[in-house]
Amino acid sequence: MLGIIISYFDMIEGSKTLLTYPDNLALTENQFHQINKLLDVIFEKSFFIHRFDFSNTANYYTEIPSKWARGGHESILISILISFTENPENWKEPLEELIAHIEQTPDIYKAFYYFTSSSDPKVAKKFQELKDLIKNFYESIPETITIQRIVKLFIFGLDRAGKTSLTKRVSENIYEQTSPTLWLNVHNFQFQNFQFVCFDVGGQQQFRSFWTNYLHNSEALIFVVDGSTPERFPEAKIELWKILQSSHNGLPLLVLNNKADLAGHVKNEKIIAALALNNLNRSWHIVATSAKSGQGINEAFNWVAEQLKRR
Ligand SMILES: Nc1nc2c(ncn2[C@@H]2O[C@H](COP(=O)(O)OP(=O)(O)OP(=O)(O)O)[C@@H](O)[C@H]2O)c(=O)[nH]1
Ligand SMILES: [Mg+2]
Repeated sequence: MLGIIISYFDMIEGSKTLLTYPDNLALTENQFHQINKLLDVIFEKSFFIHRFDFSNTANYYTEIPSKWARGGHESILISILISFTENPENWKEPLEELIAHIEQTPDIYKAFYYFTSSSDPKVAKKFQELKDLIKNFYESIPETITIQRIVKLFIFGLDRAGKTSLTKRVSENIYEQTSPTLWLNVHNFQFQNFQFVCFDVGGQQQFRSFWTNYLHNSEALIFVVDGSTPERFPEAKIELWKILQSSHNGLPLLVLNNKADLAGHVKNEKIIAALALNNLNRSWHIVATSAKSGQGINEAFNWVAEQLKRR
C-alpha cells in the first residue's frame, strides 16, 4: 500500500480531499483531483477498482448518516493507492472493516466539516478521531497482508537478452539503461499474492557455468530471448536445454520473446521452432515482451502466477 486518501463532497466546492495518510503523499494536485472526481460518478455503496496512469486504486464509496448535511448523509470515498503488481481485490475486506469502524464512531460526520468549521472543538475532535482511525488502519496492515507465498523465480538467458531490464520493468515499472549483470542480481517484489524473489543471472559466457547453483528451490523458470537476434537462437537453444536437463521436470517454463519493439523482432512461432519448445515435457508458455514499452509483461507474469496457484 502506498497511501490512503479520503475524499468527500463539499456543498460549495464539490468533491475534494479531506485527509491523506501519510500526510506527504507524493501526488500532484491534478492527481488528487482525479481521485476526488471518482466521487462524482459513483452513487451506490460499493467497493471498486480504478486504474490511473500514476497508480492503481482500491476504493470504497459510502454514505455516512449526518445531521448537518442537506441530504442527511455525507458522501465519502476511501481510496487506497497500490502498486500495479498488487492485487487490488485483496483490499475489499480490509476496506469494509475500516468503513464499519468509521460508521460506528459516534457523530463522525462532524469530521467532514473540518475545513469549514475547524474552530469548532467538536469538529476538530472528530477530525482527529477519523485521522487516528486511518493511521491505525494503515499501520495495522502489515506489508504482508496480501502476500500468500514467497516464490523464487530463476531468470536466465544469453547476455543482452534483456533479463535485468524485464525484471526492473515488472518489479518497479521502469525502463532504464542497465549494465551487464556480473554474476547475479536478486530482485524482490510483490506480484498479485506472491512475493517473487527473482534470481536474474548474468548471461555472459563466463557466468553460465554458475547458473545451476541458483536453480535450487526455484518454482518457475523464465528464459529470456532477444527476439531481434535470430543468429543467436542456436546458442540460446543449447543454454536453455542444459538448464532444462538439470532442473526438475515439474517446473513451468516461461519463454519471453523480448525486444518486441524492435523492427527485426521475430514471431513467437520462430522461437518455438528454434528452441524446440514443442519437445518439452512440462508446462510452458511464450510471450512476446518489451521491457522498453511494457508490452506482454503482465500477461507473462500472470501466467507464472496461474501456474503457481495450481501447485
Ligand atoms: N529495444 C529494446 N531494448 C531492450 C529491451 N530489453 C532490454 N533492452 C536493451 O538490451 C540491452 C541489454 O539489456 P539487459 O537487461 O542488461 O540484458 P541482460 O539479459 O540482463 O544482460 P546480462 O546481464 O549481460 O546477461 C540494454 O541495452 C537494454 O536497454 C527491449 O525490450 N527493447
Ligand atoms: Mg542482466
